[in-house]
Amino acid sequence: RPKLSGPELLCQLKKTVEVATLTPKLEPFHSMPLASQLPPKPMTSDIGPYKSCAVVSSAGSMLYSGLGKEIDSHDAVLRFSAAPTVGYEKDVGSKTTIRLLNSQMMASDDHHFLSSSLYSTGVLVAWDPAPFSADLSQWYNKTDYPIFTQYQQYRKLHPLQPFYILHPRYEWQLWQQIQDNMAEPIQKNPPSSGLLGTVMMMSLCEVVHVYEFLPSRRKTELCHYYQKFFDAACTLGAYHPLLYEKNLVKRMNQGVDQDIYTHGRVTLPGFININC
Ligand code: NCC
Repeated sequence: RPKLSGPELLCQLKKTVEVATLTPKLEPFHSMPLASQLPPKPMTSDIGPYKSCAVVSSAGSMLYSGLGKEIDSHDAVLRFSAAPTVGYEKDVGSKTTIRLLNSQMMASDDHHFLSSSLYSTGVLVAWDPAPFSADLSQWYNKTDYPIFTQYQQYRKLHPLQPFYILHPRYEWQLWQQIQDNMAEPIQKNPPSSGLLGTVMMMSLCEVVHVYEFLPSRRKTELCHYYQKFFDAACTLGAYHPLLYEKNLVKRMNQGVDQDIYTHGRVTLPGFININC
């Protein structure tokens, strides 16, 4: 199988991966109380398109980056799970337009998902590692973490904040895209929030800058910029096929290598600017 070029990879991504969210008419949700809490329309028809977007990874190497102003200059900024801005503005900025939450974090006692004000800014999007190619009913009955109960609780407390749930088909379409472009078999676990969020922003934005997903010269074993916890697996991956995800993003990057080294910055075109 020939190795695809950057533009070929981008084209394949746009053609094969659809960023979908759950809507009330989908089975088996249609007849459940959950249906009345889901947004009536899919995320991509409610929000965006944005001109420029920043995706801020939670990597320890964001610390001392001084990237805050640059990040905030984008029209929309995506952050992950419990990543804070307060106290870290100089390095990560202060704008949060969308926050992508994994179900583990939503259910964990450590992150106070239902009571902390950290989550009250911007649009929320949640995801859960669904079984591979399982249908929605199978997933609903066997989620990795209780995403639906947490979602429903949160909606009751904050009924006006936009809050979407990613369709698990999206996770596996993206996983397949990684696998199809790697020579070896990769672990059958969904991509990390980082890649899920990056491709989600490619569907909402004209251009996407991703920070410290591909590590800069600041690369460190510090897992998160906001926690004193050291583990190289945070950057290299264990459960998620993170190394493969990074390989793919490196190949799709339209910026120069120097931007990665100094800013940890990757430049990706939005889907509307990919001409196949
Ligand atoms: O750490 P996490 O990821 O929330 O980070 C968001 C995304 O940033 C990129 N990243 C992060 C750290 C690092 N050193 N290098 C990076 O490239 C990754 O792309 C990552 O996805 C997740 O993907 O949802 C993840 O969530 C955490 C954890 O659940 C949350 O932080 C909430 O506490 C997972 N950690 C554990 O389970 C211990 C992590 O495996 C994946």
